[in-house]
Amino acid sequence: MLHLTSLKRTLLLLPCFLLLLLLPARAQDKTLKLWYDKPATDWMREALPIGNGYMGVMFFGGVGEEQLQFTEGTLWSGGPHSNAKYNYGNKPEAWKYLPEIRQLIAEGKLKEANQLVQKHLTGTAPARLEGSTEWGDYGAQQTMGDLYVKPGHGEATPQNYRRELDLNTATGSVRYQIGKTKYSRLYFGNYPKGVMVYQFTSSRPEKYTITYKTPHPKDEERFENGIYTLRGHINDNKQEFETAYRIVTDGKVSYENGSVQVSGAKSVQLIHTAATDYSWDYPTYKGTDYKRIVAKRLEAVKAQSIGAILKEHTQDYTSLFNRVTLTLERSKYNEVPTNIRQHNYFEGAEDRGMEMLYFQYGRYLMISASRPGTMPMNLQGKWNNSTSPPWAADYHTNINLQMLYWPAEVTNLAECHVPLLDYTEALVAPGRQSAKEFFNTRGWVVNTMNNAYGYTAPGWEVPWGFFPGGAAWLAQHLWEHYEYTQDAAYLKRQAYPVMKEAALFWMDYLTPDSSGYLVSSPSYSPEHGGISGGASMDHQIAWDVLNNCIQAANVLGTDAEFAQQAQQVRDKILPPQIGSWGQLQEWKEDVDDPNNKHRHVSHLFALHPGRQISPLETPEMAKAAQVSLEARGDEGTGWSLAWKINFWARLRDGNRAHKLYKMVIKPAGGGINGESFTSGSGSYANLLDAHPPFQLDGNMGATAGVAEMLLQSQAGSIELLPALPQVWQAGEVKGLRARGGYTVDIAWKEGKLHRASIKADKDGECILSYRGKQLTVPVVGGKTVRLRFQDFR
Ligand code: FUC
Repeated sequence: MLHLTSLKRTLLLLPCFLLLLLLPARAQDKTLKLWYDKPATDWMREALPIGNGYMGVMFFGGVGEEQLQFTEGTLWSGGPHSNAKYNYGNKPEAWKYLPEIRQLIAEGKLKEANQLVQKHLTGTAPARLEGSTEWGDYGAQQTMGDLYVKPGHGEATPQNYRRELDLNTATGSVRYQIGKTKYSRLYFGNYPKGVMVYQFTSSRPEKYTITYKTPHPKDEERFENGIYTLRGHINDNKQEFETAYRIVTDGKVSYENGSVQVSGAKSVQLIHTAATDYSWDYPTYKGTDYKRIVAKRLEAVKAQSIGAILKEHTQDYTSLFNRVTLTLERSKYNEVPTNIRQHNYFEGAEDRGMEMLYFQYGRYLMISASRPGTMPMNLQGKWNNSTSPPWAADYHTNINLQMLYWPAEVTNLAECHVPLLDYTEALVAPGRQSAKEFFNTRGWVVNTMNNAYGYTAPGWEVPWGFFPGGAAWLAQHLWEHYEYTQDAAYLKRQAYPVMKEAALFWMDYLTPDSSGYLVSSPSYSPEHGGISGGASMDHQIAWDVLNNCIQAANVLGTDAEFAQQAQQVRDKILPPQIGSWGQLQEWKEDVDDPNNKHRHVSHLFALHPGRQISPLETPEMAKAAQVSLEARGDEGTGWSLAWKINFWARLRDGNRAHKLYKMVIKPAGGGINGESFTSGSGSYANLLDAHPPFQLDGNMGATAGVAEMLLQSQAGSIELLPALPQVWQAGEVKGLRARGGYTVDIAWKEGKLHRASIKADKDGECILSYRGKQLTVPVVGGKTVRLRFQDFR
């Protein structure tokens, strides 16, 4: 009898074993979950994000009513169709005032220069016409609306409630019980099909009411052949959109007053999609056949079971997510709800699992929000529930957009980088116009921020708006994509032309100062100080883009003459200066205030993400950068903390980097409307980063920072464990990418390298370093080289 039972059990388990064999070799730790024992009541702090690249959805898990708030990345107010006079922010021939401004700066009349810049070299302020939002014709990313699903049981006190986001499978779920009836919901996005799926099941038949609400005018609402469709538009610019879901159920379906009613159902599945008529093309930004996209997507899943859609999603998602694993000490806190766990962690619980979770959450969010063919992530990724979101949920290019993509290459998600690369390319056309009107230069610019409609002009107020360095900083991303992938065809086709034009701007814009060095005048260190004749960040960014162009021309074997000119300019740029208190100067003049705690630390660009400064090659400058960083202090907004992780990692101080990582994970308090920039930063209960308010850049900057602590490759070698914190005594990271086309696994014990393996994409020689010792090893494409601690003796 006993024998038979165990045989039976073995037979039953056999498919599971077979399944295990089929799992990708790099299976993730099963504990990568955010979970809660209560529904969310607050969108920003508690609801959980899912997405399919195109759409971002937040689910609350309410018992009496589920709220699925959603949007699609291209839904934007403002732009050329909201105002006939919209001119991409440009003021014709504004550059005519440049000589006078430069003269004033040279004479030290900075106040007067500032006034003239404010008057002439700022972009046009948003025109607020009838029907427009607070952001006027600049526009803002828009929520598309909410799906409300009300189960027949209504509000009730459930037993065994659990709301969860599983990062291993990118699925959200809600489970609870009322009386004897068990309820469960499963949510996920499928990128290949462009759909979201929401499934409601119960152990006994249930009824549901499904209603869609939107703040935008509805043009058509219908329910036909099991498909609910809503067509609407944005008030000010008449941007058209459509959202639709197919309903699949074993119950009875009817449609009344805009609501879909289901009765007698043990299972209800909604397969949901959305699209708009927006297109990336300057100057019209319109013309996508959105109705066809919606129809095609729903048609494509018509014959597919939920199981098949889920399987396709899982394969697609894990093919990216499982490329990187991070294993630190096993955590005993996985069975604690995430919000409580987060508090315990900050109060001192040694919960390495929390740190693994936060790292992988960044990767999860990127895969969910940024896939080829979609808009790049905005300040809130793809998650926005407002028609007037903070900072318009736009593309800020004086740190935020770039930081959002810092983890892309190093954490092995190069494909997720593509939306940013394509978007940057699309900015060149409007950016040329801004370069011409404001600066009379060749090339292209984008300043502090950009909407979805080619606003590449400086912002409308000097103190935050003047920053032509945004373009060259974005160009760094195109170069880095090449560095990691070694895809020369891509470099030639897409990256190099964009980089070259970003460099041309600086070649024309930089002017010699009295000492003969080239400086940026007028310039503004992002949101700090005032107009000056040499913000160090501009010089460092110009150096970076020129330096990268020289290397790119060399790789491609083209443009020798241009490369030579670029080199001449690069070498004449005023190098980073060390000032009177040992600091790295933020400006050409030695005027830094050692008590200043400003959140931007822009003058350290050369340390990170640039590579002009490094402890090994330019130790004095690195020391000065450290002095500046110490003076600025550890506090800051969400992204500011995250940037500091990366800075300290580059300074090879793992403990300090870890301290800042902890500050990012810290439970965030108030300051919802940004009224307090320096308090309340950290992360909300849903682990979304708090500027405050919610901004996704901090999540991504922190994920990148962790990678930067474990592996660096910006300085010509692959450096293993450059900034390992003491509390990470033992661990393993697998699958990180290094520049040059390498995939790297590293294991460590007792705070020391244990073993590493490096798999090269192509044949060559690989330089590795660990604790100051270098090793050159021959590599063969596709083959793995294994190393141990002893090899670095
Ligand atoms: C930059 C920052 C702000 C904020 C905004 C969206 O301008 O200085 O702190 O993050 O972007």
